[in-house]
Amino acid sequence: MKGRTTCVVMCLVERKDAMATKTFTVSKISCNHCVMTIEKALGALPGVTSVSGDAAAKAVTVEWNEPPATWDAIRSALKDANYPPDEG
Ligand SMILES: [Cu+2]
Repeated sequence: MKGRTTCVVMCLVERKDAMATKTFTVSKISCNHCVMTIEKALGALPGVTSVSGDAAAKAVTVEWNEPPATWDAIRSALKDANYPPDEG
């Protein structure tokens, strides 16, 4: 019984680690073209499953599977595309 409980907890932790989502602000966004550039740059990363940007809110929400994608990889792709996220 104790072993089963451990397994359930581990499986839940594993699932939580595999799927990640993050919403962040990119203050350089000024129009829908900026959003499209970001969606294209992040969509090309392996493991990224969803990118959706809002030009008015200057916000981007990304969903990814980790691995292969990581927040570090997404952040450096944003920097490479010249749209770094406001936070770190
Ligand atoms: Cu723009």
